[in-house]
Amino acid sequence: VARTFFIGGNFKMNGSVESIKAIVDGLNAANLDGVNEVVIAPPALYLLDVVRNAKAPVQVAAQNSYSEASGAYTGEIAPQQLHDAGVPWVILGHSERRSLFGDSDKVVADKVKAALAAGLKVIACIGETLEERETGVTNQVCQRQLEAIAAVLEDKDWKDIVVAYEPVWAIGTGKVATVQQAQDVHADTRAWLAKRVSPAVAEATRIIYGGSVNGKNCGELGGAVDIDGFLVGGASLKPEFIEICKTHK
Ligand code: G2H
Repeated sequence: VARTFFIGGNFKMNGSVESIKAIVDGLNAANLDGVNEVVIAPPALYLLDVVRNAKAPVQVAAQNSYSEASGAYTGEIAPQQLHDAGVPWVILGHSERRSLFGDSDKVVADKVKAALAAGLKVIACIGETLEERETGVTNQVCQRQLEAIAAVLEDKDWKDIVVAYEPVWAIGTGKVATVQQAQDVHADTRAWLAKRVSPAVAEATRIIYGGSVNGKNCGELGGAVDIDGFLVGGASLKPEFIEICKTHK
């Protein structure tokens, strides 16, 4: 199965009405050929603007959503509301949500389940800290995080999931994983999916890499057999994001 290369742009808590409009205008003018899937995730406040302004093939993601459909949850956004507003994707389990806002494996799994039930597609993030890598438990950590998600999914749900492997030590640090380091975890994650879910799901599921991806390293990273795209943070706010969106195998 050929997996469609996937590029996510995670703006995190950055940007303004003006700067985000400029990014979207730039992408619209870039003649992206539609071979890659391109999904940008502005802060929630700007989602409606981006939904209105972004032209195909550019799609839109939220950076988070809650596990309930409505109710007294001040400050939260329901996946049903994202769906209603025309936002097709959501990023869940980003390491910043996990480490700064208490999103445990269970919370992430509940959010993933709710998002799929609302008709959203999910970029589900996993990844180890530096300490975990150094103590040799990278795969254990990634598989524990993914198991929590797998436990709430049926096989058919995986078509709406993109797994983002983001080693925490490589996020925003300029310290990108080597192609081999990333490829190894991607291959191990795919092997785990084959055993835990099915060989067909393992073959079809996009596993993308995140952590200091930029215009210079995207070509080499994207060439690895099990790297099916990127989740780009810092560089998604810069003109080089357009080059990254044009990465081809
Ligand atoms: C990892 C990534 C995008 P950056 O968080 O999710 O950010 O590219 O800035 O390391």
